[in-house]
Amino acid sequence: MALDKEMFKKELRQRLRENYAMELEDASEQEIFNTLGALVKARYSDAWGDTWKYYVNKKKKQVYYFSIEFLPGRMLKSNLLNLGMLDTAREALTDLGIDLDSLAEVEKDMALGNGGLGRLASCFMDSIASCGLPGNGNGIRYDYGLFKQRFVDGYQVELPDEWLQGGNIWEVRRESKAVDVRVGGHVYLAENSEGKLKPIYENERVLRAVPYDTGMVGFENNVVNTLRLWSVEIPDSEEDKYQSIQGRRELEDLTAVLYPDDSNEQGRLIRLTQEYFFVSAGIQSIIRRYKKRIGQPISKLSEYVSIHINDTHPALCVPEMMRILVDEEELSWEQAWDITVKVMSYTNHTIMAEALEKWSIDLMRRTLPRMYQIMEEIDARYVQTMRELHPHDLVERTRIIRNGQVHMAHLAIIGSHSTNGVAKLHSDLIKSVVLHDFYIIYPDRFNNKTNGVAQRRWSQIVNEPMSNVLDDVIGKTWRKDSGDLKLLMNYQSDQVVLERLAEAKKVNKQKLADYILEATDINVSTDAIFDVQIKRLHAYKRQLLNLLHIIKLYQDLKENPNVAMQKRVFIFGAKAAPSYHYAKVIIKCINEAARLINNDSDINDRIKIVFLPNYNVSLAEKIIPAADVSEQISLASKEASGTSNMKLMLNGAITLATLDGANVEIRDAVGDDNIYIFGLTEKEVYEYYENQEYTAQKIYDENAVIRRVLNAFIDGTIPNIVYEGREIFDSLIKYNDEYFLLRDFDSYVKAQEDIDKAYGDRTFWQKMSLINIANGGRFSSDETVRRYAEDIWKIEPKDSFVTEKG
Ligand code: GPK
Repeated sequence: MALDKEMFKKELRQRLRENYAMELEDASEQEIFNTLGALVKARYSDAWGDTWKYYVNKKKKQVYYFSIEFLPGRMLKSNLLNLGMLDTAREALTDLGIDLDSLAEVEKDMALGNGGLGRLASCFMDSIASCGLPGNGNGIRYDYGLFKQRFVDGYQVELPDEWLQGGNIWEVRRESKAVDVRVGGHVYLAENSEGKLKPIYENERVLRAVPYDTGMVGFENNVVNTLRLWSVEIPDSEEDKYQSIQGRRELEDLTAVLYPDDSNEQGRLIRLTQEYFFVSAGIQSIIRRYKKRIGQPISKLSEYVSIHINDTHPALCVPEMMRILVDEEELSWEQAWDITVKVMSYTNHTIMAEALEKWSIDLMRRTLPRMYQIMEEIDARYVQTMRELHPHDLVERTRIIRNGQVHMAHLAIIGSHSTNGVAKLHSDLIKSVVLHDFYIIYPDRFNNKTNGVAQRRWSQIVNEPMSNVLDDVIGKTWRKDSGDLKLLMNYQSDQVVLERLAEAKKVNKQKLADYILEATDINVSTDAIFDVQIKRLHAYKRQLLNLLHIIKLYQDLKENPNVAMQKRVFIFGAKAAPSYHYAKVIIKCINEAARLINNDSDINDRIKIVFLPNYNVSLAEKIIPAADVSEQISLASKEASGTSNMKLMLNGAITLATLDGANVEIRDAVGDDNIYIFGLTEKEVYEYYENQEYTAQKIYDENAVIRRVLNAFIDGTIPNIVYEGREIFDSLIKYNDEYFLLRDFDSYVKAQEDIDKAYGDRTFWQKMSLINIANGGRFSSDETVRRYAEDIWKIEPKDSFVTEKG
């Protein structure tokens, strides 16, 4: 039964009394938030149980999405929306003198991921549930999420993210579902009494994996799926082995922290154990459930279970499934292999060589001896089979175990039936360059699934002013089916609609301006273009190119204060991996340029730089609705897809981009006239690589504008960056500008000038903005997961979508 406003108020008060023996008037924000959370959770707990029963009773095939990162952010408003309670809750709270938006801020961001990859996993969780698809997440419950970022003297400082302090209202600890995971020690094979070869474990450590489940609430469809995150504990049987505090700590640290690297390999012992820990626990619990609940022979597993390997971190799914099927279920190797390949599928998220995960044989053997034995066998059989079909070289290059290392991407491709990229261009590059060898061997396994974003969160929830205008103009169907945003195309010349959308943007900009003032003490005007670059700090994403352009504008203005240009606020949000020195140098330089430019009275507020600290999901939700320009300026071929590009267009920002990742598809969606494209194409980048004819020094010598900009880093123009400025300069000149910033600089400047002109024509600009919103619907993760469901996972949605409202 739907909860009306009066019932809502009554129940909130009642629960508060029960839980805290307190009246609303005396409760703290945290207490009210916890109570509200419990109320919301109670509203979906029946549906959660029913969903599970439905899947079991109907013997529905389910997908398990294995990911070492999930980045859900806050869940209160999203759960309220999906339960159809958002408006009621808002009104009820208002009656009680509570503002829902500020109450929602009490919730700590669940930041169990680094960036795009983890956020994609969470958008998928939302969409899988909202499409009524039987799917669950499987990951790690880190005690500490991604570090909190502060700036001290312009430098990044990292602080621990103690997100569990104050409790987590959404999770349910399920001790009865715990499983044991074995690591370390030695394993040898011996015949048992029946003459079967069985692994014997010696001196291994047993870890207890305890699951914490979180309901993934579907949009108004009574479907609640499960995100299962594992936490390590010491099993009772092992208690006496852990007498020392030191020993206990070591073990308990296994799920303490998330590795803070993004798009980079992390070759550390704990990381490998983390990977095995959540893979083994997840697969064991799937098999246990299957045997107990589905009751079919293990040989039919692939008809009921699909496992997705999100990037290579969970690639051990392949040997772990083999271990269970062969060692425990006693299937033949051939049969086990056939099942494993049918069950598994894999997504590649990057072509950056340094991100391709490899582990030394030695470490693998010491840490996971049985896994290593099984991978050796997979490798040997692979070589044997492929030698008959393909040239020796090709087979050698594609082996799993090669040159003293275990190649996780090779394992994932060989051990699964599907490998997909995350945007058309990326998937093409995988086939033609990065994984070309595998494409020759398994042409049918390769496919594309362009990323998408959870549109309910990234438009309805974060951008109410725009959503209200859309409701008035095109009706409300877009809220369920984002394809209907297309209806807006009928209003591209309607002055009234354009003006209303402009007003909504203005409201969002004012809200962000208020936040900026509070967070950084910088005053910005909403008349200025809000030019946004938000993503992890990485050389290939080229935040530095953005800065070079800003310095150019600064120098132009210093030289001629009468230069005509729109006011601009350059907004950055980015964390650098703590060990990524060069990225941190760029942060320092942006911060020092900000200090210089923001305080220069000659500049007179015509350009401003705002680097907002601690970029995360919640901050993205504040920035994105207020953006005018979306900077997607990675070197072509390097960004697999990007997803902030999609969120920003959906909120009416105009994209300024290279033809990289999903930017190509955004251009196709909005047309050349409604996007600003610049820079080398991926083809041209590869031509440079092949001919090796790029000389940054030459550009510096010949281009006076670039020379002046770069000199600003070493001649004291930008103060306080003696070492950092030199490092930037050297990376571009001495080390020949790995990401072709200087090559793309002129065309970037030109595109920025075009944007400057376009913004001056309000109607023209608003029309572009409208066209972007109208065409954002195609990047819904609902669509993306439907494609995965049909083509890869072979799962079907729940038959009925009957909602409480009928
Ligand atoms: C890719 F390889 C990785 C990684 O380790 N972390 C990460 O966030 C990103 N990614 C890509 O860089 C983005 O282009 C892409 O949109 C995102 O994954 C989701 O596919």
